[in-house]
Amino acid sequence: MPALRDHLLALIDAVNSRVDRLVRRVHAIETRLDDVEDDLGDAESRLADAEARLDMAEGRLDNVEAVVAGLVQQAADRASDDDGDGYSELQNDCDDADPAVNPPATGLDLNCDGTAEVPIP
Ligand SMILES: [Ca+2]
Ligand SMILES: [Ca+2]
Ligand SMILES: [Ca+2]
Repeated sequence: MPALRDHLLALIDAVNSRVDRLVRRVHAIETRLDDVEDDLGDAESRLADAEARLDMAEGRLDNVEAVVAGLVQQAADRASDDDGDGYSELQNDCDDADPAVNPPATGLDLNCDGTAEVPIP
């Protein structure tokens, strides 16, 4: 039955060529998958870098916030009249713990060296 044999051989050839095409497609897909995995690796690495930089920036921001909070506290301290004499350090109260020391009582001591540059009028 040569006709049947020829038919089967042709069928086998067709199946083989389909298998070859499928193998080539699988190979192409594997290559693309490798590329995608490489891209994903790059993206993960860039994300890790960005996260590290963000952490550093947050740390620096925390430091700046602490410095600003300290300066605000210092300004508030200098602006408050602690001894109740009516003058804060910003208003040339050279001893804000002693109500007897203030510009009208002791003269205006601009550099707080104990000598009034502007004496009591
Ligand atoms: Ca005062
Ligand atoms: Ca005072
Ligand atoms: Ca002085």
